[in-house]
Amino acid sequence: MAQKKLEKDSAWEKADSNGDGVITDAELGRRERMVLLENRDKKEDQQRWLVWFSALTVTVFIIVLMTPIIPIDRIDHLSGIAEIWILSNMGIIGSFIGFNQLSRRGTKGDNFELNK
Ligand SMILES: [Ca+2]
Repeated sequence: MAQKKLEKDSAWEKADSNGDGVITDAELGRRERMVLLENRDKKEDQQRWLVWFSALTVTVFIIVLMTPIIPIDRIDHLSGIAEIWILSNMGIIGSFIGFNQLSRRGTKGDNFELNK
């Protein structure tokens, strides 16, 4: 079987970590692992932003409701929305903390096989 070649400027050229022009199975595996770790890092960053956004908007919402900016008679109309808004955001924060604890157990056994 003929030797396979990468096309010019292939995305897989980055996998050749030692620069010898040969991409071994170990280098491919390492590259795949790096991409997975980068994706996980991005996902965790997004989740952290979402939780911060939820926490801050709920806090600002409560503070605004307590100030005289909103008249008392309006608060009656807003109470339904406020309950759902606050409970759903607390749900986001609570589930983030819960799933974070669960995933921490899952990643405990992660071992980096970089010496291959
Ligand atoms: Ca190589």
